[in-house]
Amino acid sequence: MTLRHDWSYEEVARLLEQPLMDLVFEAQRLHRQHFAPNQVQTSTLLSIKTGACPEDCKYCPQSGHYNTGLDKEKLIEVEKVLKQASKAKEAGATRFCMGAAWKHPSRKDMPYVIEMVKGVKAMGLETCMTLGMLQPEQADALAEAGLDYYNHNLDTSPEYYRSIITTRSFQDRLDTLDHVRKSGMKICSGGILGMGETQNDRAGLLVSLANLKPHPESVPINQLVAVPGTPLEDADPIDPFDFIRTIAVARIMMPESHVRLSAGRENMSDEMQALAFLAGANSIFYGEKLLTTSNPDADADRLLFKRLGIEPEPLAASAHCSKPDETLPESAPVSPQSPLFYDACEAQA
Ligand code: SAM
Ligand code: DTB
Ligand code: SF4
Repeated sequence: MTLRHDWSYEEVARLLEQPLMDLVFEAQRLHRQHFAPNQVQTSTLLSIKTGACPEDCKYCPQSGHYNTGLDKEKLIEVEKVLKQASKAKEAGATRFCMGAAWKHPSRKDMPYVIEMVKGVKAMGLETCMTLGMLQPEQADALAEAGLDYYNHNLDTSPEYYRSIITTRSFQDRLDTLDHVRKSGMKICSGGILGMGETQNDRAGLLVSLANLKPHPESVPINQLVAVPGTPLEDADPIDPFDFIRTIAVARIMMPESHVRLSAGRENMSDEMQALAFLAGANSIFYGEKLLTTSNPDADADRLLFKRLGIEPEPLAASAHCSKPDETLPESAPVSPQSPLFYDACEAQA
């Protein structure tokens, strides 16, 4: 299957307007060509440096520009990080994502961050970090240390960006993504819905992500967690069906990427989450906390997976699935008897 990188706003805006059932059906059809239909990747997040961030992102409880009553914390010790990573592994996560409320990492912080990457990697977990902007040599150093993914979200359309963040530009974000790509790390980049953006802005976000070549391997779609004290605390929530539409269109535009149902799951019913998985979401943040806000309990997610017949995606499968076989049938079999039901990647091999 040829992946496209030439999407226009108009065609994506038109896609977003399609009947929901058509979109979800097409998204699921494509999903089954590339992924095991009942597997969801699980990542656990940890804030390694909290609050007092110099950036003014209007959605963020960690920005130093707003008073959200958050307990600030300096860069935490490597040992603490490794302890949390070990707990996440025991609970069944396969990727550990470390986030820092920085504009960019400083020279003095880099050695500690590198130690964290090496330690987490040595535990057999996939590693991910989100530390703000990177210089090319910082990206190279992280890649060298064993960092698998770098998360750096575009957040919204280029047109709406200035209404949400004024302390950096959309181009700054693209520049960091370019450095990450050139360093050889995988890209995790997505956005936030429910910030007062229009459907055209959602199209603009998806176009900006899908026109990156190659596509980001991981695409987190966050629903705004409206935190009191942030300028977006009273933002009108997104229509849940428009949220699902956006997930489905992300799946259709980036069929080989993991699409993550990210922040905001606490405000979603089990049925809404099931619909998001049907629309092609196949990754979640797993564990009671995101960075500073809460996430569903691991127990609740295990129960949800069980009720839906979903299994956590094993590490080997995610690595193997990154190069899908072009000989897979148009519509993959769905019966539980099918080998695809258990391991689509085995079927592709
Ligand atoms: N400071 C770094 C940066 O901005 O790239 C890394 C940490 S930052 C908290 C990572 C991402 O979290 C943001 O890009 C944004 O997409 C997401 N995020 C932050 N606050 C959020 C909120 N209230 N609701 C949903 N997503 C949020
Ligand atoms: C992403 O797209 N969402 C995560 C992660 N990448 C770093 C962060 C969500 C943060 C939600 C607000 C908080 O907990 O502070
Ligand atoms: Fe800082 Fe990241 Fe929050 Fe923006 S999103 S204020 S850069 S921590």
